[in-house]
Amino acid sequence: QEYTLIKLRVKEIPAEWKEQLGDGEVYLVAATLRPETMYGQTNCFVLPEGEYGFFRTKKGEIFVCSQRSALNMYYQDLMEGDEKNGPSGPNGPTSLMSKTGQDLVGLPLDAPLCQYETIHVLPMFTISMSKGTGVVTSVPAEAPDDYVCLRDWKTRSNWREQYKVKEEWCAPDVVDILTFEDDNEDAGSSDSASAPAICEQMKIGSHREKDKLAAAKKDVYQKGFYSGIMNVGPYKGEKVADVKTKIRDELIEKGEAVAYFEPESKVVARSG
Ligand code: ZZB
Repeated sequence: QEYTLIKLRVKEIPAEWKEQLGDGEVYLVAATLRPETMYGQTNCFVLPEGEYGFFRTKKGEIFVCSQRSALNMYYQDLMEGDEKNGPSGPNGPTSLMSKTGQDLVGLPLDAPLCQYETIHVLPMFTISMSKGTGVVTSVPAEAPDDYVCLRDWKTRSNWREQYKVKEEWCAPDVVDILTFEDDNEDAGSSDSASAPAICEQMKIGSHREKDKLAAAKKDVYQKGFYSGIMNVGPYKGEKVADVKTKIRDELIEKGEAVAYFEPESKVVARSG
């Protein structure tokens, strides 16, 4: 599985962290299959009880992600390695510091292609630490999980209190990024964002409702890829399927993203 890692730059690093980290820009790196939706980012999600390492890359930057994904990046030659025990390793990537997701909540980020100048880190309870990097960038217009999770933080003051989330961090509105080929025929419907509509229709109550959200995700994913048309940015009017790769390549060229491969996680049964 090939993901694109979107680099979300931390705009203000706490002073105590800086001492341990030394020089270099710090990025939360979010794995995505939908680089063309980055115009619609509103925030970033981490698992509150997840463990995130700060890893030095070969370019001297610092990536914040799960230990497991850092090891993959190390094998993909993106990470600086610990060669204390000799170059024949495998000693793994150099971790400068480790924090929980809860420690990252509230960090202000600068995200590529995003319409908001600053977005913030919020908790998401359903993130899997064994997929991608454990960091998810939020596009509520096209991702049902993101829409419902952001809505949870907007509306549940008791959750905000418990997880130390400030109301202003969840303020961003959904940013519509796509239109659909059949929208015009559907007289009267000007609702182009897919995820909010399907989540309301399915009456999904909170982002803990995993099964309903998985069904919604499947629907929305198909729709976005096969009949989505860009409604923002330089490729406005073009089909998602035609510009997805271009947008990804441009992000990588500008140094705002990197390609990342996830090895097949399933254990293949041995034959014979
Ligand atoms: C931005 C985005 C915009 C995403 C969208 C989806 C959609 P898949 O197919 O299961 O591999 N994601 C990434 N890592 C994790 C994780 N560890 N735990 C939970 N969710 C994760 O799904 C990959 C997508 O799931 C990624 O792409 C990421 O969200 C999220 F409009 O990034 B995506 C209909 C989906 N739309």
